[in-house]
Amino acid sequence: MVPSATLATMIALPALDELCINTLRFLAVDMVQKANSGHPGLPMGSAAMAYALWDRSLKYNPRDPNWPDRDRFILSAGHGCALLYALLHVTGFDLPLDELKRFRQWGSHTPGHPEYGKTPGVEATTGPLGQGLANGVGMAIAEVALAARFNRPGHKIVDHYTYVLVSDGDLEEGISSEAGSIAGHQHLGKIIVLYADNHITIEGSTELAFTEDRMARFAAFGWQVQRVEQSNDVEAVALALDNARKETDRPSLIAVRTHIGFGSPHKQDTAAAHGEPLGVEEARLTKEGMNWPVSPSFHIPEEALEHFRRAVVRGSAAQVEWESRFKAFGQEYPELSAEFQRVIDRQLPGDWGAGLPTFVASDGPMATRVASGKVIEILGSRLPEMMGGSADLGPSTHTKIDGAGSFEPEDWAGRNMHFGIRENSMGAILNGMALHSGLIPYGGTFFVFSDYMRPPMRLAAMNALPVIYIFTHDSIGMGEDGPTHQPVEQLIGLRSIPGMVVLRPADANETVAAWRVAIGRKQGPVALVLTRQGLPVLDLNSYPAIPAGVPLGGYILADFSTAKDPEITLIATGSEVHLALKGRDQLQTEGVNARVVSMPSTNLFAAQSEDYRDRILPKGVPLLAIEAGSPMGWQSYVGPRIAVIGIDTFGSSAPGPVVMEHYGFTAENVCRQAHHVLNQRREKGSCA
Ligand SMILES: Cc1ncc(C[n+]2csc(CCOP(=O)(O)OP(=O)(O)O)c2C)c(N)n1
Repeated sequence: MVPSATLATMIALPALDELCINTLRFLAVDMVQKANSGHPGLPMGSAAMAYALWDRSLKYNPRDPNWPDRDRFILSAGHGCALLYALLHVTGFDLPLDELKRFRQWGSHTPGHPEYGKTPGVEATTGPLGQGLANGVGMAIAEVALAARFNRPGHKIVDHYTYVLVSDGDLEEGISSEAGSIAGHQHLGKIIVLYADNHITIEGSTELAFTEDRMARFAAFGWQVQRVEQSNDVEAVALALDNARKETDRPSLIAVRTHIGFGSPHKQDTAAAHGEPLGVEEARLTKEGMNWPVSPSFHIPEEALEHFRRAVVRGSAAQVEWESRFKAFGQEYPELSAEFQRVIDRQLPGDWGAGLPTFVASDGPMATRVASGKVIEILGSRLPEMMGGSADLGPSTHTKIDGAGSFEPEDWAGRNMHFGIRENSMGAILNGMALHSGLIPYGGTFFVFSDYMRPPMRLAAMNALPVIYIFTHDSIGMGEDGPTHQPVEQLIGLRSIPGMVVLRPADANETVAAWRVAIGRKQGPVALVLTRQGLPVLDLNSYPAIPAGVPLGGYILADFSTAKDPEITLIATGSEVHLALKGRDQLQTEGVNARVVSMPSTNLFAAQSEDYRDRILPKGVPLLAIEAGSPMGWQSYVGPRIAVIGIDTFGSSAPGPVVMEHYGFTAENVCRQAHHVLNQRREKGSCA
């Protein structure tokens, strides 16, 4: 009954190993079959190599999945998550068998792709192929950075590996080259990648679209590469893992020739093992062929369970051993030990915000990117856990922490990172650093290129990861580089990501307040959207509402009376706040009383109470929004009664002020449009 291809790839394993591996295989088969949905192929083919890792070397404690010095394991090929859930259950994580039986069902802890925070032991949300590999690089970076900061002679308190299991799809995605290149360049010897080299993707053979020499590619990135020809050769995989760990100077890729759908008489080595259950009959044939009981399903032999559950004793012992070493470290270095605990717990020191600047009018004009750079320098000196950089735009994005050194190969104490021109993997690496914990990661690029890193930003928001993005050159106002570099639809794009806080400050003082929000927000990403061009400074003597107003998303910056409602409210963000202020002055000379609301964050404003929002934008008062971005969205932010001065084309190459003027971003146009809104209203009034 065993298919010929299977025979060709089977090697004799000790009975217990085979029993354990088949337990994983058939749990996955049964999960997918019961859910009538999912991918059985990868788990069946990769069970043996995953077993080699989890049984022989992975350092983890099922009873304390968050222990700081555990090894990290990421299943980058998230579609194969039935394998991960099976491993978590059998090794003793808090994932009962019933949860495996509820695979992919509403409210279960076994969702269709691994979700961070939903299942104990899942270290990263994966599914969008390639992201998990780059997350792993971020985790490995966090490990060496924290080791450089905290380890002392005789005290290696940070000392763990990052393992990633990838598939063809992970390595086809461009992000794998970005991340692979960074890991090789940085000599990250403690990331080890197991590659399920099964020659199959959804449309069929990898011959259709993926024929380069992957090993040569990773070798060229500076990785150690090894190949294991027999997918089920547990000892060979274990040996390759040992070799990889011995290689301290280079990351490691271990390509294991696996067979998708291993053991299935009609589906092994075919794309049919993807994306759907084996089917009742095929599952029966597969089980029979491998001497597995056809029923009951979800069968876990006692000997296998007992063997797997040794992970609890092993893991607890490893953790206890680390804790005693950590205690000894604390006795010798009490302050450092408390500091380690603080950063791992994501706590901020009490005085972290002290010494942040207050800018005065005579400091201007100042671009908000410049103000942000000044804030970063101060925050960076107060918060040694801040670590980040830019995708080769540091001098433009002002992301450098002066005096903090460069994070460089084997000089990992530096905190200024050089991601190279690799935005997608920069985003995913930041996620990995945040997932690891112990750091406040940030990264910057031009706002328009945030599109290149949208997939990891989406995941950061989904997982409430505290990552900070610094996006400069925030509008057509950036000028000469033209439409390719002038963001238009990026603001609404980012604002539409649930959980993403977007802040577009109007001046240097709003920028300081925005940074306070960003650092104080321990859950969820924050995007700071900053200007290239200089802007007047809104002096706090004239605009005292700024520090308290920015965290609320929107607030009254300038009003003609505290007692009466205005005739019209001008809402603006970023550089356009200054146009709103000028427009308001002009309107005032014409006898129209306008209020200016600065709204650096529509997301934060939407989260305020209705009462607060009504006080800022009184019902019945017409609204005019001014923002150099897509006009879409404003109605959903503040309601239907709004007119918008925005831009719904791509901008043009010319000096910034010229471009702004051509697209209607002038005080005169603000005034004109305000009159237009008021006239329309009067006409409507008279008709009624
Ligand atoms: C970025 C991204 N694009 C597309 C998909 C849809 N998808 C899921 S699995 C898969 C291909 C699976 O092939 P492979 O990566 O070789 O995995 P295996 O065949 O080993 O299961 C694709 C295209 C995805 N998950 N992520």
